Amino acid sequence: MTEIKPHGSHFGSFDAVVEGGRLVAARPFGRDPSPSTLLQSIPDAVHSAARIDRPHVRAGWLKGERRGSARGGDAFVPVPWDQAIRLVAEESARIRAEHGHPSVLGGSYGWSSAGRYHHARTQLHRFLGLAGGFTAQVTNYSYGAGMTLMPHILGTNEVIQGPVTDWKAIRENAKLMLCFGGLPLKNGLITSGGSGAHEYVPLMKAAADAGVRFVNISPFRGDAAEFLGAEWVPIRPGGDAAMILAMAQVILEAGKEDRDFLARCAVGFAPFAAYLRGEADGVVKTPEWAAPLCDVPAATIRRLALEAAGAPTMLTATWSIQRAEHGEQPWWALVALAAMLGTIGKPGQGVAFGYGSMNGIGTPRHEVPSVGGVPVKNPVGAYIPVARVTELLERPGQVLQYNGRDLLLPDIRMIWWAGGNPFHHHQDLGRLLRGWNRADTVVVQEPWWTPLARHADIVLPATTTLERNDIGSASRDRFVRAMHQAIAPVGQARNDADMLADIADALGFRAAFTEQRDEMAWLDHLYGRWRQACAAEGIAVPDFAEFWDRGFVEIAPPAESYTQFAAFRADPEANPLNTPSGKVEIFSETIARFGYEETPGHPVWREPREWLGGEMAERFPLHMLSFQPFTRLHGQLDTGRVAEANRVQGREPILMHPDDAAARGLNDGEVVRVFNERGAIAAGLRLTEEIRPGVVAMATGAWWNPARPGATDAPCVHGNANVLTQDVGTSRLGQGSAAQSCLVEIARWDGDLPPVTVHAPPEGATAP
Ligand SMILES: Nc1nc2c(c(=O)[nH]1)N[C@H]1C(S)=C(S)[C@@H](COP(=O)(O)OP(=O)(O)OC[C@H]3O[C@@H](n4cnc5c(=O)[nH]c(N)nc54)[C@H](O)[C@@H]3O)O[C@H]1N2
Ligand SMILES: Nc1nc2c(c(=O)[nH]1)N[C@H]1C(S)=C(S)[C@@H](COP(=O)(O)OP(=O)(O)OC[C@H]3O[C@@H](n4cnc5c(=O)[nH]c(N)nc54)[C@H](O)[C@@H]3O)O[C@H]1N2
Ligand SMILES: [Mo]
Repeated sequence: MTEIKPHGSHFGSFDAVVEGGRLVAARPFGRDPSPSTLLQSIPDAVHSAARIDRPHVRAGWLKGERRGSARGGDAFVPVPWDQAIRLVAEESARIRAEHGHPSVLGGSYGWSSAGRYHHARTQLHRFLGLAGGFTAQVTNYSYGAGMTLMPHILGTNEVIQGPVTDWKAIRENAKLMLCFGGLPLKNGLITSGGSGAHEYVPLMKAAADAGVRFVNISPFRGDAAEFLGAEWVPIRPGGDAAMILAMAQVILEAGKEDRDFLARCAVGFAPFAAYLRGEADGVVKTPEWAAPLCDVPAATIRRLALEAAGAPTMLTATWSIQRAEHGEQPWWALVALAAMLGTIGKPGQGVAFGYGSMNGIGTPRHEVPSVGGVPVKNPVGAYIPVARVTELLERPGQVLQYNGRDLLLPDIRMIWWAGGNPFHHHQDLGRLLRGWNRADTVVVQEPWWTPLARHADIVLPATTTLERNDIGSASRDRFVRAMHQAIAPVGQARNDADMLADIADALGFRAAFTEQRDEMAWLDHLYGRWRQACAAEGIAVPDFAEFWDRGFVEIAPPAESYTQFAAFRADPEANPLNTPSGKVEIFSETIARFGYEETPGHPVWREPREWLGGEMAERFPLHMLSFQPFTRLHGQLDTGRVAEANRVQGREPILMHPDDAAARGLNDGEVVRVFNERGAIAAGLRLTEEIRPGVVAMATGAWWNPARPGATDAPCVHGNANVLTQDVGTSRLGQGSAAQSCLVEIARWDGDLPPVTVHAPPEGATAP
């Protein structure tokens, strides 16, 4: 018998097709104009051999090993649920009593899955908050540098997260769109929280058809879809700030800056102009100055600057550009350039980030909130900017500078993770594991034996969304989706909320955690709160029973297009920005006062340490970009058919220009060794003229498979880029991930090529 259930995921909404208790297909939601290919991998992942069957404990931990144990190489021992619950509760109580609440790292960064009630990180935060608190993680890997910067200079992060000027406004008003990092279609496959419709493809097409001219300024031609007909400017990675500053200098020299806008709506133009003129350092920031830095011809830089000054122009950059050393600078420079052009707040023009970074950025939508879970306040004040996790583990008791503050780093004894994968998301994985091993105890809730679960002490098997009821909802999507349970839990997997409720019970606070609601009562409650919030915005939505029965709610798109900062531009006194001056801060007194040499009060060029323009390129002459995968969401769905079909001899592919391959005697389709001072990985070579010479690119998310489990220095035989990426903050201002600043060398893989073993359960583990 075939059953069909409405469901949702980060990859899109779908109808779950169930036969004989198994998910056999995820059929795209009928209202999705351009469904994601990733849906094909969902049944594979749900029934994957890598599912965790039952609770497991690391053998060494059971024998009493704590701080300093080597994780990842030990066998696991299956244990019954009641024993696992007791072990976690007792260890949690011991560590809190002996070392205090800040010794628990519970930031638990990660995407979890769609579905707002069972959202793993929200559930864990709620639990840990009630248990006494935890050391938290703030900002994100996506745009951590940008989101620390933007409140200082534009007073909002909406310029990154949305609502940004929508595609309708761009289509109707802009003639030119300069895209640093391009508009990669692959990134629109997903929306955090569960998208109902992927509208970005038709929206972008309509803009191109309406005559908007696109320029893809990126090392990778593939960052612009064919249908955009984009001009390709193959910039050197990390060179964007130099190019943008030079464009600003061209505008200044030509006297084309919008003096009225600068006077009414911005502060700090004078010191920035002095910098462009080279008044302090004797270097005029001309296109001729920038050309050898960004490797874009001076004539191209000059032409694009003058074109932008001569036609209605939208400026954008992907989030990736700021995920690099000094990643704050190109974004700040782009805002300064838009201010000089005077386009901020003009219909369909100005500047915004991320049109090419995720589905929903720029999609017309009424501003109603999304359905949310119920967090609890964390009683502990300790936190780190998320991407500084290894430093936190490495140097307890020391200070970390961040955004004008000195953060004292606690001594972490317990690490607890649900819904994220630091052995996917963090940089320099060998170094992370050395820091990680300083913890007494690591607790992980996961559906799969990911590299995170393999480096835990106590592993608690979680259900996937298909095994429970939930509500899919995203702040950038017009649809709210009912997610009906489609199959019974796989093996002994349990819902995160239920295992945490049992641990809370052992610790004496079950009722506070559950508020005495079961799953359906929570869904009814969360939906009810959302329905009220919609009503406050004048939008009527059906009641819970009707929604659940129908499977979705659609909020119709607004009739009017949206341009961000329009009200501010029209009357900056009446509608000030949330900055100290109320205006766009081309110079920020606040940032200048922090006294960080690398981030003075206005945008500047600062040379990255690791890039093709520097000395390190003599030893490692290839710049490796690690971008988002079109075959997965980060590490999720790595066990699915879409990721499998893309591998080369079972290894994650790396893109390289044929000239670079010829210089090394390498051939398309062979397995290569990609290496630098931090480590080595195997990858499958794929040659393409779409990437500029000197740059190689590989997607993140291949599960980390060290040739020797537990070793911090063994090569990864599967192709995890984060073995090689460097772990430094973007600057002391943003302390974001700088994953994109990474040099490598590539050679043929000599000798034995060990098999990929990471998709099977580890030693000692039972299979479902
Ligand atoms: N080199 C490099 N590194 C990067 C990036 C890059 O560009 N380059 N990008 C960075 C960015 S932008 C991001 S956002 C991060 C993403 O990093 P993460 O968000 O940590 O990556 P995911 O693989 O999505 O991890 C989510 C985990 O949650 C688990 N999970 C899913 N559903 C559930 C559930 O219901 N319960 C429980 N308990 N677990 C669940 C999944 O199995 C998965 O292991 O990576 C960052 N890392
Ligand atoms: N399919 C899929 N989509 C995703 C995700 C996923 O895992 N899978 N992850 C989602 C998440 S969490 C996030 S945060 C977003 C991230 O969105 P982004 O950060 O925008 O995505 P990336 O793919 O890392 O980078 C986009 C492009 O930037 C270019 N680029 C890299 N470095 C430079 C540089 O220095 N200069 C210039 N000019 N270009 C450069 C690369 O060629 C790359 O293809 O993607 C989201 N979308
Ligand atoms: Mo992200």
